[in-house]
Amino acid sequence: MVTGVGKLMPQRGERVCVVGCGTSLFMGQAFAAQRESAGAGESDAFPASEMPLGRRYDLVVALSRSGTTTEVLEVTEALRQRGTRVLAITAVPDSPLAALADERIVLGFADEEAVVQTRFATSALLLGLATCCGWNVEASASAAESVLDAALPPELSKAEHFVFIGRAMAAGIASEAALKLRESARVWSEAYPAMELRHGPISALGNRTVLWSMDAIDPGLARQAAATGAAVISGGTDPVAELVRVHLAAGELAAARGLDPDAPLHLTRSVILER
Ligand code: F1P
Repeated sequence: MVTGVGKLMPQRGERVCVVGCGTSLFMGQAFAAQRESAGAGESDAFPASEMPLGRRYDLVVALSRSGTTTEVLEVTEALRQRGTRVLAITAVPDSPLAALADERIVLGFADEEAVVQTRFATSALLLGLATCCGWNVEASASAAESVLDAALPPELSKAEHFVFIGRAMAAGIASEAALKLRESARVWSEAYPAMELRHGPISALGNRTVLWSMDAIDPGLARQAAATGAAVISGGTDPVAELVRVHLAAGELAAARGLDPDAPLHLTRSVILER
């Protein structure tokens, strides 16, 4: 269990940025949106390869399950050279990232053999939400359990195109949901902040689309999307539990296509670049 880590995590009022790649980036975006809307302090998230090094932050959180992702290591090194404090959150205690950062939180219990991240991602997000945003983790856990017990929406099996949306924290989670379907099931999936759907992406919706909102969808938007022929799925009050529903869907869609959801094509557990 993770105990006593609250003092290492971003403190109230600090300017904070999360850096990561892929799933870790999207979990960082979700965390940053929720922290800022909870009034806990200015919060950003950038792909590790795109972090603007000129900005001043009290703390940068480098999120990486493996602790070996090249871009995360490179930005951590650059930030430390500039005197910025870096907290690593990783699953691997003896990883290069854990060694490089000023402080580290190791979520060893959440490590996974799968290339595709599920448990580490939700654990790291809930760590941030619990310690910095007053989030009720128990409520998320029981909402996720109910999701595991429920049947998946039947419209999923016939769909060829998935569009995930959400607002605030749920926008980052929508990006992660779309990534899960691409990685695990090689499915055409996209993600947008909900109100952006009308600004172009709606043109690609049709009767083979599932529009899946990670939070409760705006009724007007749901009507407009349904008019394109798309099946509309609305999340409830807990976007973390909705992400668990997407994990299940990714597994089922992969199985239906004869794929191993844990071992995507062209992807390794950690992206290590030759320099
Ligand atoms: C980041 C990442 C994942 C992706 C795959 C390869 O890893 O790009 O988002 O799903 O697992 O690695 P990490 O930096 O969090 O270890």
